[in-house]
Amino acid sequence: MKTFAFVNLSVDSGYYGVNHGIAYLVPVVRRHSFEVALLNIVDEISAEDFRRRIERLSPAVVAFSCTSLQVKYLKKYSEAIEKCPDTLLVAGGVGPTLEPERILLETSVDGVAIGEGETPLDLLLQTIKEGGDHFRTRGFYWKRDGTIEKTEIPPFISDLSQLDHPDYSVFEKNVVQPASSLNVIISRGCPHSCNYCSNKATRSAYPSAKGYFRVPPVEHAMGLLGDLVRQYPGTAYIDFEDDLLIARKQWFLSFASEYRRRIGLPYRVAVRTECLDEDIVEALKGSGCDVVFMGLESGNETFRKKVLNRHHSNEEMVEKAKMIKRAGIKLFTFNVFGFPFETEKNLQETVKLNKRIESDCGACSFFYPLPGTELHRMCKKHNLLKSEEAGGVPSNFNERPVIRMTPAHEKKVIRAQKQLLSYFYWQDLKYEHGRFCSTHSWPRAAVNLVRLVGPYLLKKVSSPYKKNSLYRRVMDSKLRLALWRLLFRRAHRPGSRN
Ligand code: B12
Ligand code: SF4
Repeated sequence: MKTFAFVNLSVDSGYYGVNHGIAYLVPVVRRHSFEVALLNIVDEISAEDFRRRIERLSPAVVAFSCTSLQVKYLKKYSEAIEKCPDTLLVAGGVGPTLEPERILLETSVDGVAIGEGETPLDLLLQTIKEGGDHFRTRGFYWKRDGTIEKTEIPPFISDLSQLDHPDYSVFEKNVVQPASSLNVIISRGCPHSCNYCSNKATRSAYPSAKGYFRVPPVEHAMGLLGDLVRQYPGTAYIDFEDDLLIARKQWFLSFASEYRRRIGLPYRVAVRTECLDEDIVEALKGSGCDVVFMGLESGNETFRKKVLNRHHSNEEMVEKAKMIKRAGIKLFTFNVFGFPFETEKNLQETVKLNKRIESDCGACSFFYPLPGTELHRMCKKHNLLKSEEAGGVPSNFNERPVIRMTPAHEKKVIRAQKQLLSYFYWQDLKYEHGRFCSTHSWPRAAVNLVRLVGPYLLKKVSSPYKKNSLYRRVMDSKLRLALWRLLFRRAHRPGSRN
C-alpha cells in the first residue's frame, strides 16, 4: 500500500492542537486505499531531520498544510525533500490558497491546492491511481519545468452533509482531546467581510463565492458530534472553532435545541455583536454554552467602521455584552493592537471599552497584514509592510507588532497590549476562582489558585512559544495534566461549569 504523508506546519504558533483541514482530508485519502501518515511539526526541526523522517515513510505524496504565517517553513521543509525520488509534493490550506503563485515560485512544492481540499485531493488521488497526468488535476496550480499551469477550480461543496466526518485519529489522543475537551468545526466560512480577516480573500479564490458560508443540516451535525464523543470517551466539553456558528438564526435555534437533547455537553463558541439577540442568547444558555468569544477588535467606532469594515456601534456592543453577562455566560473578547493609522487614543479606547463591557477575559494580538486582505493592500499602498528579514512575518500574532511604526508608537502599542492583558488576567482569575469556590471545598480552591496564578508567573520568566522553555516544559508535562485531571475531574463534568 502506498503512503500519503500529511505535514502539519504549526511551528512556534503557540498552538499545539489538531488541524481540522487535515482531519477532513484523511477520509478522502483513505477512500483511495493509501496508508495515511502525519508529521505534526510544532517545534522547528532541522531540514536534515525532516528529510530523514520523510525518507523513513517513503511516501508517494507529501501534503503540506499551513497558514500564511508558516509559509517560511514550507520553503525550508519542501526544499529538504525536493530530491526525494517519486514523491509528489503538494501544499494546501489558507496560506497556499492566498498566494499560490508565490509558493510555487519560492518553495519546492509541485502543486498548490486552491480552497477546500476534498474535491481536488479526490481528483488527484484518482488520477494517480489510474496512472494519469496529475499535472492536469483540477483544483490545483502546478509547476512544470519552471512554469506555472493553472487548472479550473471546481466549486466548493455546498451541502456539507456530503462530507465525511473528520478523522482525527492521525493526531495523538492528547492533542485531539486535551484536558477532556474536544475542538471541533462543523460549518465553513463566515458571511462577513472584515478588512483584516482572510475570509473574504479565501472565498474569492472561487469563481463564484455565492453561498460560501455553510452550515450542515442539523441532523448531520448531531451525527458528527455524536460520533466524535463516542470515539473520545471522557469528553466533557466541546470547543466550537467555527468562525460564526450563530450567523443563521433559525438554523442555530434548531441546532441548539437538538444539541441540548442529544449531546448535552457544555461548550464555547464565537459570536458577533450583530447576530446576538434575546432568542440567540437564550438558546446559547439553554444548550450549555458557558463561554462566548466576541470580536471587539478596536474600541473606536469610527476606526472600526472605516478601517476594519465592522459596522456596529459601541452602544450596541455594550447592550449585547450585558445580555451575555445577564445569562451567566463568560464573555471573552478578541482585541487587536498595532493596526495601521491607529492612534494612541484609539489604543486606550480599546482598553476602556473592554472595561466598560466588563469582559471576563480576552486575547490581545498584534495586527498582522494577511495577504489578500484589504488591510494588506492598505499597508502596501502606504509602505507599512516590513520585509521578512526585518521581522515582517512572525510565527504567531501575539509576540510583537509587525508593521512599520515609529519606535515611540511601538512602545505605546506594546504597553496598551500589556495593560489589557493584565486587566484580563485579573478579571479571569476573579471569574474562574469565584465559580470554582462556589462548588468546591477550600483545599481544592487553594490548589486551583496555584493552577490559575502559575501560568501567569511562568509567562513572566519564559516564553510560551519556544521549545523547551520552562513554560512549555511545565505546561506540556503529562504529569501536570494527569494531576489536574485527577484533582479537577469534577470541575469538568457536564453541567458542573455553571
Ligand atoms: C479553527 C481555527 C484556528 C484554530 C485551529 C487551527 C487549525 N490549524 O486547525 C486555532 C484557534 C488554534 C487557530 C490558531 C491560529 N490561527 Co486560525 N483559524 C481557524 C479558523 C476559524 C477555521 C480553520 C478551520 O479549521 N477551517 C475548517 C477546515 C476544514 O478548513 P481548512 O483548515 O481551511 O482546511 C481546508 C482547506 O484549507 C484545504 N487544505 C488544508 N490543508 C491542506 C493541505 C492539502 C495538501 C490540500 C490539498 C488541501 C488542504 O482542505 C481543507 C478541507 O477542506 C480559520 C478561519 C477560516 N474560516 O478558515 C482561522 C485562520 C485559519 N487562522 C488564522 C491564523 C492566522 C491563526 C494563527 C496564526 C493565530 C495566532 N495564534 O496568532 C494560529 C496559527 C495556527 C497554526 N497551526 O498555524 C488565519 C490564517 C490567515 C492566513 N492567511 O494564513 C485564519 C484564516 C483566520 C483569519 N483571521 O483570517 N486557528
Ligand atoms: S466576523 Fe470574524 S470570521 Fe467573519 S470576516 Fe469578520 S473577523 Fe473574519
